[in-house]
Amino acid sequence: MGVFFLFLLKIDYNSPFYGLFRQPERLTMNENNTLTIALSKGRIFDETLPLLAAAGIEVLENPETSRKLILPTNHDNMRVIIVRASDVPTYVRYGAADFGIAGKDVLIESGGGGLYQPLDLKIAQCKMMVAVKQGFDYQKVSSAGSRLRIATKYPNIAREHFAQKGVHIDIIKLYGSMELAPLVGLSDAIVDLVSTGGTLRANNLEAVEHICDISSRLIVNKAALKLKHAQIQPIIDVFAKTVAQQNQA
Ligand code: PRT
Ligand code: MG
Repeated sequence: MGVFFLFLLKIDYNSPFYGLFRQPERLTMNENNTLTIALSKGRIFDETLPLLAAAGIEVLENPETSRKLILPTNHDNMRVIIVRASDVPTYVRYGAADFGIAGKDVLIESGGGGLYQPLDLKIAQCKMMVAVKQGFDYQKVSSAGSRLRIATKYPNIAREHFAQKGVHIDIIKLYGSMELAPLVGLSDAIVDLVSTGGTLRANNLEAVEHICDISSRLIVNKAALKLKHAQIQPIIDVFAKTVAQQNQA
């Protein structure tokens, strides 16, 4: 008897009746024809506006003054979502956004897997550097085989850099204000982004090593690129042309 009921309860996925009773599948992909663009507010948003404008896309609200996280554009079927810079790849990878713009630092640190990265947009440019307190003899300490304590938001990038140099390190993971760490004895050095150098100078720090150049990339969900090719490809093409023009001038 029990076996009979078990048989009844067993789901037969091939049964023509299965479709009548199954729960609707959860859609992570934006399967309608609305295009969702993931951006972080601040420098990436600001520097993306001219590229969007070149593609005829205008964001109708300012993320600095609006509390909305979904911003309308001048196209009914296009919207911008505002997320943390380090969360942009996640939204795009899962298809909650069709494309987005993320710093190379974020992409290296989180691994850019599963994303199509067609373009270096050459915006939000900066350098990943090692910095220490002024007067700290970094060359001596890092070549003497001692262990360095490195404070950073980028543990993977830092680990890879020092492994290549053969320098032993301990990582202290921080989420911001890395510049403070050497000043109060939390670390010997930091691995962080530098653009004008103003923050380092203001805190009596100096850059001692250049790890890599950073700029922001266009990242596209691979399935969206296929399903919404007619909408997305022209935008990629306009971005590519605009970036080329901007960097010629
Ligand atoms: O700020 P939040 O914690 O929300 O996130 P986030 O810092 O990841 O975002 P955001 O908007 O500050 O940065 C987004 C992206 O901009 C980064 O992922 C980088 O690719 C790029 N970018 C370009 C920078 C900088 N320049 C930059 N200077 N990101 C951060 N900085 C910081 C740096 O960490 C340091 O604290 O600015 C300070 C140094 O600037 P200077 O000009 O004083 O040298
Ligand atoms: Mg920041």
